[in-house]
Amino acid sequence: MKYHPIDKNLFIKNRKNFTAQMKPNSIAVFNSNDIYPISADSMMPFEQHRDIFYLSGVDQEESVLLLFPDAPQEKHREILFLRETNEHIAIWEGTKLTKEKAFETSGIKTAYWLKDLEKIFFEVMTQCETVYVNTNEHYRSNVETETREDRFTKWWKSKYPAHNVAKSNPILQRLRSIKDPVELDLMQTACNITEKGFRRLLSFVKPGVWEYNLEAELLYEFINNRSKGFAYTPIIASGHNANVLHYIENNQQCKEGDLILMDVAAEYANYSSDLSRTIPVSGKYSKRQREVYDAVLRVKNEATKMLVPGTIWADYHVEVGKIMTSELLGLGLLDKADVQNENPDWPAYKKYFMHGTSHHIGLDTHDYGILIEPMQANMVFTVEPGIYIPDEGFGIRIEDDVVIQKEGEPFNLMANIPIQAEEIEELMNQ
Ligand SMILES: [Mn+2]
Repeated sequence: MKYHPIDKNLFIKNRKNFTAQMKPNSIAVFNSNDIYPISADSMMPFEQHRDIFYLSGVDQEESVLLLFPDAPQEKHREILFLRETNEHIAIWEGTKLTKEKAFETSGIKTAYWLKDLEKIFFEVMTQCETVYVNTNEHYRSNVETETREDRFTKWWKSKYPAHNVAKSNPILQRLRSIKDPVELDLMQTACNITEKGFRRLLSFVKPGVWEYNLEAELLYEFINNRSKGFAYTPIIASGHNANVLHYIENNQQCKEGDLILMDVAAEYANYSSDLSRTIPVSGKYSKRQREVYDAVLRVKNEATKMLVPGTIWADYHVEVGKIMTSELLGLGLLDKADVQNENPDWPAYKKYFMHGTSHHIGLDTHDYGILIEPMQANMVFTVEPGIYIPDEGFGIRIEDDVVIQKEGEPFNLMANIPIQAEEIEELMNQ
């Protein structure tokens, strides 16, 4: 791991909040992700499952966390099962968690090697009634592979068919959506690394550079600042490519007069940031580009003001849609008849702005959070309106990450990242 150690009290607190919501005499189990194969002996880089990370800080493959708050033996209230390590294994595999290191990371006193899992699990299962299973109920999840968690669930269900089952996911969705101050600091760090990358680009971009050159410059800055890299696949879309919402080829040359829409951001300690900026290749927006840019920025600023406790996500999107509609009328992209005759299920503005304005962000870029429940303080949301105009050969999106406050406007974690057109032009022309 490149990141600095995280205060284990965060994970101790997270477990306390989780177990407080468990039924009497129940256990909950959380598995690491698999390391996914490519072919031959090649593997994809490991990405820890965010739930076991959230509850333990353990950032290592083949780990299992077991929580049993009512365990008759105190040492079994919290257990980690880890890959065995010793001096010999360390030479071949590098540093893995020892039992001592696992305690320093997680605050969990009881750690066993994986070979003891079946035996200890049997003992625990004879003492509990209910097992919390960690299914994936994220509103955008779409998983075809069988995860390590799925295999574990199949295994214990066939061996212990008489236990009751309960769901971890709704508890985690609610807990993870509200960030602890320690988490907000980590997210601020991710945003600050993203800022460094973006500022580097402002002095780098010139007509003739290739989209992948920008990707390389960002990655250089991210890794030099202890990030693993991009929080999600970077979108670096010059000219017309900006109208392909998930353009990730990043293989075109940036031409004089075009804009570059970039949806690019760093992760830090598994926390995501999520930034979009749209800059002119030649260091100056055309009059038309500037009109549209300022319209998107106004929508973003107005939308941000609505991210306050009590707001319902769906209602918020209706309101943002109204603001966007009036901007599109001002730009001459819609006329009154378009709006009067619009289909309420697909309002006229969607022709130019067809995606959502905000999502939860945290350990996942599209983070946990139950969208039908009112917004609360310390939730973190993106704000990312855009206007895409294929007929004019450009698209603009502007995105910051903001923290909902108890009172007043949200706190912008990206307040230091240049956003005003004049400032961007000035920095590009220094
Ligand atoms: Mn986003």
